[in-house]
Amino acid sequence: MKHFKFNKYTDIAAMILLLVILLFMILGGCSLFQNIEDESVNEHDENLIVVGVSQLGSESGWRTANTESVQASFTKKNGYFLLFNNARQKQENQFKTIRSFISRRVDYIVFAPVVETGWETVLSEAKEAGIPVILMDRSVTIEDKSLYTALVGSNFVEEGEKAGRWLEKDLEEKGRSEKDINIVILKGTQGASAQVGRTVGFSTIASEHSNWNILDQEYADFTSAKGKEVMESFLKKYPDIDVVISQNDDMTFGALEAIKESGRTVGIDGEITIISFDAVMEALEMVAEGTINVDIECNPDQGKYISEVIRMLEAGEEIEKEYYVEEDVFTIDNVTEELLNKRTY
Ligand code: GYE
Repeated sequence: MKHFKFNKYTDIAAMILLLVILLFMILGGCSLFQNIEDESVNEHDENLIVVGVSQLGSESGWRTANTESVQASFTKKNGYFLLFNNARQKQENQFKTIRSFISRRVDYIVFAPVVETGWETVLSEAKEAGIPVILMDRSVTIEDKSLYTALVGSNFVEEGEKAGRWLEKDLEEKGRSEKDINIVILKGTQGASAQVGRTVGFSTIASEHSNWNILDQEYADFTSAKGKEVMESFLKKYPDIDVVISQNDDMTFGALEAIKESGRTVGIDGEITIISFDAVMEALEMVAEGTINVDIECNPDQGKYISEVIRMLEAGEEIEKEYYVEEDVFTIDNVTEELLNKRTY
């Protein structure tokens, strides 16, 4: 068998080339292991406020919009130096990032907690270091509320209730208030406050209606792929689904594919009523064409509110513990051309 083998001179040439590359990397301050540390070059410039943001992931269109909102708000032009890290859905990664923010003595820590529980230790460390923590989007379950300064996010229980109230009204209008209604629920990430709150809110309304049968509910991680997979299994198990509650638009997109492939119809003229959450542009277009019956808005544009909270803290003003952003409910009746034109996400 023939082996390819470099001769001695090629080996030496390769070694020299490697050394030259390494030298350039060292001189250029470049590292083989690029991470958030490398963004620090100018972090003490021009009295910028240094904000460390731990984003939980990039699982959905909503999340992308939320990240863009943060990046658009915490710019040098606005007086900030932003350190940004994506935790890829792992609480462990958020722990590491928050600890690195603490050791770099950032001025503020902003983070979107992937799940509600388990934050006591790391938040105590931030408190001890005297760094204010602002929760973004999702909340934490914690006894000692002094471990965070403020929350800027959504009231998920209220969003879940809005979904329930809309269904109540829709069934009334169709004269089906007394009929048996079979419901399945695609839930978001297990233990995430967005999932927990939406589930609790909807269940509260559902418990007032003995004819609403929740056939099944399963976690589908807020992703389109998982939404499709879980919906396929629901469709196999239950031939008579009337309503799908999908706790975000991405799961809805996946579920719609599964339903289409199964031959059943959806939306205002179809057999299955679709209730979604988030109201990103692509979903609002489906509301406008009658494919999604209702979309409970969740507003991802939180960067500007967080920077306003920071401005107030810098000015020594009193702040509230919790700020909830404004949110609407969208049906075919109020998704206008104008709204679609101005939606940026
Ligand atoms: O609904 C979903 C995202 O926490 C409100 O997380 C957020 C949720 C949002 O992945 O699309």
